Amino acid sequence: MPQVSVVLPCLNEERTVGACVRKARAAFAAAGLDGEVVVADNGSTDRSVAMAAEAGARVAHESRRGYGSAYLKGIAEARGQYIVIADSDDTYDLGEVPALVAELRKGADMVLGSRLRGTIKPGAMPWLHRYVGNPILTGLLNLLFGLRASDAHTGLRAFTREAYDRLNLRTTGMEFASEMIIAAGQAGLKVAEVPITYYPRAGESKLRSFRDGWRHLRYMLLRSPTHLFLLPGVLLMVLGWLPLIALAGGPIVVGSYFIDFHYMIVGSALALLGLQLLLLGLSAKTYLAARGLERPDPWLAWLRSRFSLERGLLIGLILLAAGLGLGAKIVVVWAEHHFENIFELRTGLIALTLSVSGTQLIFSSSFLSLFGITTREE
Ligand SMILES: Nc1nc2c(ncn2[C@@H]2O[C@H](COP(=O)(O)OP(=O)(O)OP(=O)(O)O)[C@@H](O)[C@H]2O)c(=O)[nH]1
Ligand SMILES: [Mg+2]
Repeated sequence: MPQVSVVLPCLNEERTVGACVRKARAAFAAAGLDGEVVVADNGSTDRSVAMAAEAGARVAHESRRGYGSAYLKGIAEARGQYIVIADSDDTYDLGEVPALVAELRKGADMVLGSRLRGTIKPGAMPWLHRYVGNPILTGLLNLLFGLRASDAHTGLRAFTREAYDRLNLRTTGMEFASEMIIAAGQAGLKVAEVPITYYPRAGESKLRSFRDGWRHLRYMLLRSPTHLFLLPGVLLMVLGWLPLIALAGGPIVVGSYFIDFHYMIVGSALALLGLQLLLLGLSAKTYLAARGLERPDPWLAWLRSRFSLERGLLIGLILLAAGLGLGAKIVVVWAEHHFENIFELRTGLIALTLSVSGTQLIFSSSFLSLFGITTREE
């Protein structure tokens, strides 16, 4: 069994893949490592496969398209205890492989080669990626997942086989690169960084800035329901209930400014929208947890231990009853005025918001409890 496997995804890189394989093998020899090179191809139409094999690589063939698919196959076929991944466009210096392996030997579970902390040769990274795309996506990844990567989109990385098997990766496109780092953070892996040098590529880029940037962004947001749903939901509920409560008794006059029920109408809409987001967020978190894609969350665990369908239904029914009660009060006032024109908009808005919120809670609790149903097969 080799100690180190270098896995290179390759889509039509006939000009460079052979050189990459040779450089990796030269690095093994120089550092006295027992290594293999696996080239992961899924549909190259040029001479890449032949070039890779000729240079001494084992070629793994995957039928499904995509950068992630190629890696899933290539890494599955790698046999080394340490796995290093890099591009096959000769933009990473494969002579740096032993430096990454050394970090793994020192105890890291994963090592990221950082171009932004290292050297980027002129013409290697377009301005848009260097100063806009990469910093924004890396910053957002760190913010959403509590990480401290300096170059989340680096293609030169290393990890131990054992660490990789714990990550359970599954995305098929370019977002594989983000998924790997997010999963490493959630699994609590020890991630180290080493500065590396990035060179200009030969041959045509496979990266489509906006399509692939959006794939990364979309993936990060979907994996982070707290930021996508829960925080905006809570904010909207607060913004909504504030005017509903403050203006319940009558308008507020600030100097010459008259704050009246119009704000309650907006408030009602915001409060309902906020609750909707909150409930969607809880469902999203529960779904991710059920698929093993959510970092253990003590707050959610607490909520789950308290939640039962009956409790959710009870709270929903209380809110619904409160709303209907207020509605009934309006009817009484109306009857007292012999069913003539009355102005009960303030109470009406509160009644409406409460009863719709209650109804939403009743149905959402039922939906959430679906996740808790266990069947005989499970
Ligand atoms: N097998 C396979 N390899 C792919 C696929 N897409 C990209 N690659 C390879 O993945 C590596 C990264 O793709 P690049 O086009 O270099 O993307 P990048 O490095 O982010 O962008 P550049 O800076 O333009 O090189 C290269 O070695 C590609 O050949 C794919 O669908 N299948
Ligand atoms: Mg590249």
